[in-house]
Amino acid sequence: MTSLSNSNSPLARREALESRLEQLTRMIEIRSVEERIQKLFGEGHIRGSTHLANGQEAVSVGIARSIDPDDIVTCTYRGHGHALALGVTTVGVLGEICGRTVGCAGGLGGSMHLVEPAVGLLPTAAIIGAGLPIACGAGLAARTRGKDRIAVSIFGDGSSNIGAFHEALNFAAILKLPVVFVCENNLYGEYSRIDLTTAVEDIALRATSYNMPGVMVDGQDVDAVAAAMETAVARARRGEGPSLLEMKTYRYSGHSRSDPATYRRPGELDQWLKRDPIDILARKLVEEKLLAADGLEPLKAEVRDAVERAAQEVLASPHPDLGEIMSHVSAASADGDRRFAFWQ
Ligand SMILES: Cc1ncc(C[n+]2csc(CCOP(=O)(O)OP(=O)(O)O)c2C)c(N)n1
Ligand SMILES: [Mg+2]
Repeated sequence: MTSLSNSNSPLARREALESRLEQLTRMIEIRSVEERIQKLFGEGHIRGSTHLANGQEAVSVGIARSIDPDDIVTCTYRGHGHALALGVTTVGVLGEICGRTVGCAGGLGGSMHLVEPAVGLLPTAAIIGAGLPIACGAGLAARTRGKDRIAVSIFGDGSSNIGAFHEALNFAAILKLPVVFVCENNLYGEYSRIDLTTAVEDIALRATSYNMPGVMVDGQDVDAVAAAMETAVARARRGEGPSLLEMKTYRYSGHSRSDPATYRRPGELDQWLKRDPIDILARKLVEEKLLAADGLEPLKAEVRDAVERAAQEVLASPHPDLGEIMSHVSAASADGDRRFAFWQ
């Protein structure tokens, strides 16, 4: 495989996304990792819960290919795909989820706390809405320090009902902060469909209240995601302020690992499967003559093998010592380790 998917440098993996074939490979990798995580649960290797984002791969890769590694990203517990797209390695993600020292946070954070300073990923958060004001802070810090950097905050449709969403959008608009707010509208917040919880079905409409562009995007098409991102990122870098992008997408799994998603409308999942983001990009690559007409299945098999090798490497790695539990709890810990004191 010519792909850099297996490189152990997050930055190299990020830069590799310039290649169309790598964009497809990364989306397949995200899907394979999510499937392997589900299996690792069954095998008893993961404690706690986890939130899969299979079906939402185009959003992750479309965002990652449109921003610089120096830009900052906040996202939620449903963040495995974003972390992989941004450049975190498969061992870094699987290792973290399995609580092993090879994890991107040394195995101390788990599924909901992925992090990688080298590619701008702030620690992901379980508290919904929490990342939005943090992204405002990152954008304000960048501007105050005269940096060209922007911040991206990724969150769900349900999170747009949280006070922090409204405060963050208003604050960012008033100060014209370089922030792109990206809502992944997957139609569900936990076990409730959007029409039961949210006054609007199109989250982009909420941008009007905060005097910023609000754009509805086909979140199944990586090129549509990237095009919308590029416009919003350019506006932010020009100092013209924030945007709200709504990615229309769908999660194939339930909310968390033990949720069979019986609350879905009949036929809804099948409708979305017909617009699978991996198939959509693969068809384009065949047309662009970058992928053989029968090239998708072998590529999937190759990526699955690579993910399996990563899983075996993780399972052969140790758990952190109990004594590590108080390490990294502040930027400058007692032993002077400033590993997580990044973005000066
Ligand atoms: C402040 C806060 N309130 C409630 C919860 C419990 N909770 C976890 S996920 C979730 C639904 C979020 O839905 P959405 O924003 O659409 O994201 P998705 O899970 O669909 O990606 C809720 C209410 C939480 N984590 N944080
Ligand atoms: Mg949702």
